[in-house]
Amino acid sequence: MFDPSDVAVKNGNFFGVPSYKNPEIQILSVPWDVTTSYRDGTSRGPAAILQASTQLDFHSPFRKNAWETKISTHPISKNWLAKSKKLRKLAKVHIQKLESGKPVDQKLLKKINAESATFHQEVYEFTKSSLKKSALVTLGGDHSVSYGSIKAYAEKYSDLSILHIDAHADLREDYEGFPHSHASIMNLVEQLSIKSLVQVGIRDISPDEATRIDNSSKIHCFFDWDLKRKAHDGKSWKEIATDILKPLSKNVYLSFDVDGLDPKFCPNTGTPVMGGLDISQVYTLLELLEKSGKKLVGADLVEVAPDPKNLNDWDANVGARILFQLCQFVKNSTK
Ligand SMILES: [Mn+2]
Repeated sequence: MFDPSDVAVKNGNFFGVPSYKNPEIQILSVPWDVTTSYRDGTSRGPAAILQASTQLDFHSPFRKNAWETKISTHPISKNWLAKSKKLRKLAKVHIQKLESGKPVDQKLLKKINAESATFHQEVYEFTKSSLKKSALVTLGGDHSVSYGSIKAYAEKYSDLSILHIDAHADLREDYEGFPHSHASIMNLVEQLSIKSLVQVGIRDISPDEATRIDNSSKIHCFFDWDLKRKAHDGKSWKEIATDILKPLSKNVYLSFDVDGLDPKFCPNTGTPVMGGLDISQVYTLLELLEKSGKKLVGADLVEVAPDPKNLNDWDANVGARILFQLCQFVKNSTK
C-alpha cells in the first residue's frame, strides 16, 4: 500500500508513486531544446524535476486525497535526449553564423529543420496513442514540444481552446530560420483546428506579433501590463480571471510556459522576463475554469531549466510542485 506520509522512494516514477496499469493521468517527458535562442538547459528539465519530485508532500488544496491520483510516468526517452543534444550542437553553429552576420549554411539549416519535424511527429504520434488510455501532462523541454501534444489533442476534441500562459506570444512564423522554434509554437498552434487561443501574461512581444494578434479573431491576448493596470485600478483577480476565461470553448488545453510567472519561481528558465504572474493566480484561474463548467482536458509545462551549475535545485523544486497540482486539475476533468 502506498503511504503518502511515508518517505518517498526514488522508483523512477514522478513523486515516487507506484506504477499504475490504468492511470488517470500520464506524464510524458520531452527532453528537447534544439532551437533555444537565449540560454539552453530545458532538455535537462524533466530529469531534474523527476529528481526533485520525490520530496514534495501530497496534500492539494484543489483536490481531496490528491495522493490517490493515479499518475503514471513515461520513462524519459534517451533517444530524444541524444537527438536534442546532437541537433543543439548544429543549431548553435547556425545561430552563431547568424549573429555574426555570416552567410547561413542552408544545407545545415535544412537538416536541423527536417530532423526537428520528424521528432515533433514522433511526439504527436506518441501522444495520440497514449490519449486512448488517459489524459496527459507533457513536460518539456522548450516550448516547441507542445506542438505534437496539442496537435493530438486538437484531433481528439473538435472544440479545443488553448489557454497559453507565457511572457512571450510565440507567434513568429519562424525564428532564426526554425519554423519549430520555441518562439513559433503558437504560430503553428493557431493553424491547427482550435477554437481560440487565449494568451495570458505576455510582456515581451515583437511589433509583428502584436499586429498578428490585432488582426486575428482567434487570438485573445491578456498582456501582463493590462492585467497589472486592472489590478491597480482595483479590479480583483477573480473578476480579471473570469474575463480571461470567456473566450475559451468547453474543452481547454493549458500550455504553460513557466516564464509566464514572475522569474522568482524559475529563475533559470530559457528567456526570463521581469513582471509576470504569481502561481496562486494561475491556480485560481484553473479553479474558476473548473467552476465555470469548462474542462481542462490536457496540459503541458515547459521551459523549466535547472541551475546550469547545479548549485541548487530551486527551479526543479518549483517545477515538481506545479506539475503535481496540474495533474490534479487535469485528471478530474477526464472523468
Ligand atoms: Mn516564453
